[in-house]
Amino acid sequence: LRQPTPEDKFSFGLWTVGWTGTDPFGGPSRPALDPWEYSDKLAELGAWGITFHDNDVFPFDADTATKQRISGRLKDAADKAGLVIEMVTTNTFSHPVFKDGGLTSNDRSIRRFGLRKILQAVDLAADMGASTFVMWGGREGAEYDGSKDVYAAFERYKEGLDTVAGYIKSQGYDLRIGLEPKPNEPRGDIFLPTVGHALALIAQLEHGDIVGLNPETGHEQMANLNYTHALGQALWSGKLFHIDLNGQRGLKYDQDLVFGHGDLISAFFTVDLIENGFPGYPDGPRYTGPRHFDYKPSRTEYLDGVWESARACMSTYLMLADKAKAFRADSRVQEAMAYAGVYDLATPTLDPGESVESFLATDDGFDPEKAAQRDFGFVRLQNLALEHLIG
Ligand code: GLT
Ligand code: MN
Ligand code: MN
Ligand code: MN
Repeated sequence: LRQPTPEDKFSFGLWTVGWTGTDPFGGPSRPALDPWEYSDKLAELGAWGITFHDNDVFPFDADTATKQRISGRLKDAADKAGLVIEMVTTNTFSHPVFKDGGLTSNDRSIRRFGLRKILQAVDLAADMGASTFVMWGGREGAEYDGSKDVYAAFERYKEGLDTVAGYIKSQGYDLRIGLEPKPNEPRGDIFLPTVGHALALIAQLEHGDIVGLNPETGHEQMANLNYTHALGQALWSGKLFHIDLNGQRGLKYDQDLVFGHGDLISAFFTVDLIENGFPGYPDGPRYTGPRHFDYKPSRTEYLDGVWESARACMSTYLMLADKAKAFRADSRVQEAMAYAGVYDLATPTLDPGESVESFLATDDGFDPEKAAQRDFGFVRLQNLALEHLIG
């Protein structure tokens, strides 16, 4: 196994290794450590960065001095360990005040409180030297359709996001917002359920230029969608700002398994896209940001298992990266891709300068019956991937 190094750009949320195993059916199955104990250990395991919510580090009701003392101590520990604090976010979901959302709560006083908390976390993110500010609106949503004016909810979501993005610009912070979609859990239905919904909202923002996405593997898969396609469309849109890698098996609660412990062949193609880019566009857009894991060490594990699972996220990624490189370099794969027309899809359908009028007037002599007999060889190509993956 290849050992992870900072060059691999792996990062972890403090809430991931820090999850004590509390679920709706039982209390913690392991103790909570101090934030710097997690970061020191992650650095020792070969991680490059860490991320956190304000309240992963200091309590919800902490005063300014306490906030500064604890976050300062974490920053010192991270600096000493050589870790980058690459992303900071706000918790607008744990405290019961947020039970109907932060930015889209029906209660205006709560929206004002939520917005202030988010803006304060933006200052914290800038202080910590982060480059991404994630916004996961886990409580923005509803259980009952009659409980929300959806038009108003989107007006308020837009107002909130533009206020935060506008503030980032006015302060001159070098930060970009990554919206994190999720279809449900904890709300029955969450607004921005998928990457596509988030892209559509971003297009309506005034300050949408600094707002992009933080797609999570399991969240797209909970909506029965293809995570790699979500990353691909976000990249194509210039909006893939950050990623949350993990594992999910099928349509059930948010499992947050170790990366690769869910749909393995999908994980292979996710890594293939991240590491190798679009096959038909060697100079096309690439994701160069952190390889960030948002998983939960299973509740059955104690502390050894926590570190083992963090190691597993990184080693699985590295194994898949090596396999994806070998896959693309294999001449049989290149031939199969050419046979399949994968590279041909990059050729524009109209000729350069061809007008619609002359296009309509042209007879290509195309024979649909003959063209329908084309064999694409997608199955062979897929099996070559499987050969590289498990052969
Ligand atoms: C929470 C959620 C994650 C988000 C985090 C960012 S918080 O753990 O389940 O998917 O990425 O707010
Ligand atoms: Mn999840
Ligand atoms: Mn999650
Ligand atoms: Mn996440």
